[in-house]
Amino acid sequence: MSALNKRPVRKVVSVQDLSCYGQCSLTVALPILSAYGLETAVLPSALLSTHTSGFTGYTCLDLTEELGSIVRHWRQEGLVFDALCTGYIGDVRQFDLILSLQQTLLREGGLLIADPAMADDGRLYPALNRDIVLGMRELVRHAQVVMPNLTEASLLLDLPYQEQYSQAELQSLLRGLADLGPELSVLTGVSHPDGRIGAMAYRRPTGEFTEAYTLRVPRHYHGTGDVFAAVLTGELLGGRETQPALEAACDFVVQSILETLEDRDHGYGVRFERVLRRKMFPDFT
Ligand code: PXL
Repeated sequence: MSALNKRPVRKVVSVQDLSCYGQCSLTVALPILSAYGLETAVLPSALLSTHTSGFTGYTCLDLTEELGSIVRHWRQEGLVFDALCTGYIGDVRQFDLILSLQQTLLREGGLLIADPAMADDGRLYPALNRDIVLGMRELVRHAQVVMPNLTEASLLLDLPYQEQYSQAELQSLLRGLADLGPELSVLTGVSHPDGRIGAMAYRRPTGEFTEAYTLRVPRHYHGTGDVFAAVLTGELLGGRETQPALEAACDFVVQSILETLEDRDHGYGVRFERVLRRKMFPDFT
C-alpha cells in the first residue's frame, strides 16, 4: 500500500513562519488542518509583522535557534508525529533541522509533506535567495508529497520559467519532480486550454497523472498557495484519493477568492475563513 493512504494520521507538525498579519502560512495552515480533525503542533520558523509580498517595512525575527530548543524539549517529552508539513522557510540553516526531524519526531512511516513556498510569477519572494532554492530542493528529495507552483517547480528543477506550458511540458515537469524523490508531486497554477486554472499531479510508482480545474478569477491574491497546500494536506491525510483531494483544494481556493473579490483593498490574502465556516457550520449565516 502507498505510504500516503496509511492511516490513522492524527498528529502533524506545521513548520513555517508566523506572519502576524496577512492570511498566510501558519495563520492559514493551523485553522484548516484543525478543521480536518488533525492535532496540529507548530514550529514557527520566524515571526514577521506581515508577509513579505505587498507590504513594506515589515519586521522579521528569525527563530532558528528557538526551534532547536523547542525540538530538544519535545524529544525529552517523547513526542512523535504522523506527518511533518513544511511551507515558507526564510533561513537556510533550518533545512538541516527539518530533515533531522524526520528521524527525531516522525514515527516510522511518517510523512514529509513539503510546499516549497518560495516564489511566484517567475520570481523568488523578496526576502529569499538562491540558497533557499537549494535547501528546498534537498527537502523535496526527502519528501513523500510536494506541491510547488510552476515558478517553484522550475527553480527546483533548474529550468527557465515559462509563461505558458504545453501538456507534454507539464508532464515532463512532474516527472522531473518525481525523479527528485516524492511519491506524489502536484503542480499548482496550471492553465487549462479552455481558460480554467487548476492543478496536475503525478504519482509514483504507478505513473498516473491526475488533474482538476476550476474557474480562473483574473486577479492576483497572496496566500492562495498556502490555502491550497493546507486543504490538500488535510484531504490526503484524511485518506482521500488524489483526484477528489485536488478537486477539494482547487474548489476551496476559488471559493476563498470569490469571497474576497468584493473588497478591492484585500489583495494581501484571501478570506478563506468564510469558506471554512460554511463547510463546518452550514447553518451559520
Ligand atoms: O504565502 C507565502 C508566504 C509565506 N510566508 C511569508 C511570505 C510569503 C509570500 O510572500 O512572505 C513570510
